[in-house]
Parts: sequence; C-alpha cells; structure tokens
Amino acid sequence: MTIKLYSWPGSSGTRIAWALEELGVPYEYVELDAKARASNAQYLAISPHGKVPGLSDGEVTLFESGAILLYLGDRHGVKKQLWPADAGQARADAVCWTVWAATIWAIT
Ligand SMILES: N[C@@H](CCC(=O)N[C@@H](CS)C(=O)NCC(=O)O)C(=O)O
Repeated sequence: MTIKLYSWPGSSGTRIAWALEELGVPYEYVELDAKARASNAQYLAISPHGKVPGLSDGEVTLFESGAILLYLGDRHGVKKQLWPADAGQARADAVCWTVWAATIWAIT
C-alpha cells in the first residue's frame, strides 16, 4: 500500500514529508502545480478545497496537515514508538502540540 503525499515545496506539506521521513515510511511525493490544482478533479476528491497537503494511504485519503499528522501517528507512529499508544497524558500532549503546530505555523 503506497502512501502518496500531494504537496509542493515550501508549503505546509513540508511538515508531512518531515514526519514520513522520521517514521521511515516509504512514500511517493506528488508535486502539484499550484496554478492547475483547482481543476484537478482527482486531487479535489482528496482535498475538497484544493489546498496542499493531501495524502492517500491505500483507500484512505486525508487533507489538513494537522489531521494527517494525527493519522500518521496512529497508523505508523505507535508501532515505531514515535507516538504514544494509550490515551494517557503523553498522548494528550502529543495531540495538543500537533494541533498547535498545525495552527500556529499557519498564522505566522
Ligand atoms: N490549514 C491547512 C492549510 C493548507 C494551506 O493553506 N495550504 C497552502 C500551501 S501552504 C495552499 O494550498 N495554498 C493554496 C491556496 O491557498 O489557494 C493545513 O495545514 O493543511
């Protein structure tokens, strides 16, 4: 099952590429043309507002970098001990800082 990261350099997709590299999960980087993406029906099925990043993992598709990071944590991070498994304080902290990073980075 191939992971595909839809993004372009210098975008919010950078944080997803970084996470995938840290997780050591193989993925395909699909560089989108920022100008043409609004008419890219295949991509709009993954990211309804046409923004990057978008990610597909087999049949599963996601948009919003914060949501993608939480998904990667659950799907690949727990088994690599890079994401807290159980619903304790460590996991709560991981979720809080992930959403913070996805939010603060977007407004600065
Ligand atoms: N909150 C979203 C922000 C997504 C976003 O704004 N992406 C920018 C690139 S950094 C984009 O696609 N810009 C094109 C546009 O706004 O039309 C996330 O974190 O994924």
